[in-house]
Amino acid sequence: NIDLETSPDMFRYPDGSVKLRNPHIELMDQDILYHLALGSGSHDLVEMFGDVKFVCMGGTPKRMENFAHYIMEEIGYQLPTGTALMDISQYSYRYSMYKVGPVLSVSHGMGIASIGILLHEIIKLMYHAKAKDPVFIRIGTCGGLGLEPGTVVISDDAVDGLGNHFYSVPILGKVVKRPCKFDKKLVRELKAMADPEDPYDTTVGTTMCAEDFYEGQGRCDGAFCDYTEADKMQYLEGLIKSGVKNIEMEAVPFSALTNQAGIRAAIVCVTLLNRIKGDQVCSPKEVINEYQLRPQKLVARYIKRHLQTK
Ligand code: R2B
Ligand code: URA
Repeated sequence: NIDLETSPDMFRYPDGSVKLRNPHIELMDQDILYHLALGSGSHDLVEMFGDVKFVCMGGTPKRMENFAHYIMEEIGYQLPTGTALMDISQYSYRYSMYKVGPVLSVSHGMGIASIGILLHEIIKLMYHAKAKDPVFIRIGTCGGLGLEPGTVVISDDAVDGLGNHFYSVPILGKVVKRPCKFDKKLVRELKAMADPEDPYDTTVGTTMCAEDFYEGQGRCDGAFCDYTEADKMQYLEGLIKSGVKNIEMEAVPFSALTNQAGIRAAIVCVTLLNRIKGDQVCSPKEVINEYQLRPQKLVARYIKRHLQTK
C-alpha cells in the first residue's frame, strides 16, 4: 500500500484534482452514478460540482438538509436568485445531497455497506467534477465509552469489531485489506476548533466501527443476546484500555476508502450515551437534537476558517 502522506502525487493530479485508481472508468462512454441519480453523460458534473471543497456526510437525510441550511447561514452563502436548496439526489430515493457553494452535504445511511456504496460514487463524482483537493468529513452520532453523553469525539484511528486497523472486503472470492487512515493534520485542525467555552468536551481517540448496532456493539437489548452483562462490561472495559473512545458503524470503510483515493478525511461524532452506563438511547428528542448540532458547529468553524484563509 502506498502512503498518502509520503506520496500524495500518486493520488492527485498536480492541480489537486482526484486521480481515479480504476483504469476502466476512463474507457466508458459515460458513468452512471446510480445511487446519486447523476451521470457523467446526463449532467455537466464539472459545472455542477467543480467548486466543491468540503464533502460533509452524515447518516440521515434530514440532518444533512439541516446542515446545508446551517452552513449556508454560517458562511453567508446566497443561493443564485430564483433557486432554492434542493435535494440533488432526490430521485435516487437512496441518499440525499445538498450543495451550498463549496460545501456538499450528503446522507450516507447506516452501516458499512451503505457508506461504502456512497463513497465509491462520491469519489467518482469528485473525479468527474475535477474538484480540487476536496476534504471529506463525516458528522455523526455514536456510543461513547466512559464519556459524558454529548461529548464530541474526533477519530484519529479506526478499528473493526476484531480490533483490525483495516477494511476487509471480499473481492473476487478473496479478502482484500485496506488500511484505515485519517489525515493527522486535519484531526489537529479540527481539534483546534473546539472552544474552551463549549459546554461539553471535544476529545480525540480511536473509533470502533461495528457491523451491527446491537450484538455487534455488545448491547444486551437486541432481539438476541447470548452473553451476560458481565461479559459485555469486560469487553467494553477492554476496548477503553486499548484506546477506543466511541463506537459507530462507518469509520472503517470511511477511513480506508478515502485514504485509498488520496482524499483527506476525518470523522467528528457526538456520543448519544455512555455505553458503560447502559444500552438504550433514552435522552429526550430535544436533547439528542442539540447533541447532533455539536459536530456540525465544530465542522462549520473549520470550514469558515478555511474559506477565510483562501
Ligand atoms: C451511528 O448511528 C447509527 C446507528 O444508530 C449508525 O449509522 C452510526 O454509525
Ligand atoms: N450509533 C451507534 O452506532 N451506536 C450508538 O450507541 C449510538 C449511535
